[in-house]
Amino acid sequence: MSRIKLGRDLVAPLAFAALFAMGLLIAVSAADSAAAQAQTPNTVVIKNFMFMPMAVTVKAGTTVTWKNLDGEPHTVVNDVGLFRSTALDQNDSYKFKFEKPGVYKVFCGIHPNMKETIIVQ
Ligand SMILES: [Cu+2]
Repeated sequence: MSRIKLGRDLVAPLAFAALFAMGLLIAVSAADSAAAQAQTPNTVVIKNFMFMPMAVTVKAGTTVTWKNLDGEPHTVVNDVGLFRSTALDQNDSYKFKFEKPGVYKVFCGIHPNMKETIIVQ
């Protein structure tokens, strides 16, 4: 009998702790996504024959997304051949995950004067 009573006494605080932890997780992830949306640090827009922003700093393991807003096709090419997109038409996007820290030079294969730098920390 005393075991059952002990069990009940333990379950309630544990359940409460679990709910509290879940609530915290939800609150933290909501704050994270709000910050990500405000800054969009891993998104590059291609507009008016420019990469914007021209320099992006991300943490290792981040996937960077490029989106072409121009009516003209552009490509996303790394100068040492780590990645190369196909021609992106208007509103097409391309993603690449940066696994290792370093400084990555990016240019457009069609308009090589379009350049940017991705810094991976
Ligand atoms: Cu281009």
